[in-house]
Amino acid sequence: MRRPIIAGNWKMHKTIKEALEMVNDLKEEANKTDVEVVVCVPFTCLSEVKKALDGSKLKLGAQNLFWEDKGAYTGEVSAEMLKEIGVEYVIIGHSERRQYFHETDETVNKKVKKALKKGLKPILCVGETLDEREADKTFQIVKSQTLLALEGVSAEDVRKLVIAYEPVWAIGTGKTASSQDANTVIAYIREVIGEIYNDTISEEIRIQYGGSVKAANATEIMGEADIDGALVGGASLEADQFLGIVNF
Ligand code: G2H
Repeated sequence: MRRPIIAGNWKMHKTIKEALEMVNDLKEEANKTDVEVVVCVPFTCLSEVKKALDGSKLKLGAQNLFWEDKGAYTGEVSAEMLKEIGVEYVIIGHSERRQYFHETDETVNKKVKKALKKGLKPILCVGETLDEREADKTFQIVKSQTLLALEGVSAEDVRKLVIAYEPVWAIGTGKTASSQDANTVIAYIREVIGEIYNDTISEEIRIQYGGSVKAANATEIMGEADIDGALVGGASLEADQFLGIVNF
């Protein structure tokens, strides 16, 4: 049985004050549910949110890291810096990072490996663009993104990782993939994991759907056999909406 995981990706939203208010609204509910609940907050909020989480089951995530341990990399944050704060999860390869910050499958792979090496759990994002979908390349794209991101990742380590399938055309657009379509692609990613590793890992690994998930569509999405959770952007910024998803 795979434990569902709902992660909020706050993106570039919320000051420390706003983050603390939000976390206070979420903590109690996170303690009541069997669903694993994560908030992936901006770097500036990590420390204070970590303190506020004290004793709560709500988990802390970051939205990016850099693969080098230290050095002259102005503006970057290392895995160890995140670990020091007590961060557990880190989103890697989000399509916004690929699109606006030129992340490639190769840099995603470096980040995944460094995160795992330092004891962080990656939420690895994969997904096709609208052009790729229309050219019938969805399966090919998610397969190559998955293969390249996991190159050199051991079977032991891959168990700690969560994959988020986020079709790029469904992100922040209000469009969602139909739950069946999302499930088909996610089942395919599971197959790819089986090819790289083995059937046990393919059955164990958790794969989320992301892209305009909200309280109103969460039950349907989470009802699909291969979908183990959601990576939630816009709807994770309001406690009521996010808790509606958590309590799908
Ligand atoms: C996809 C998702 C969160 P939204 O980026 O990762 O955002 O739910 O706003 O589409």
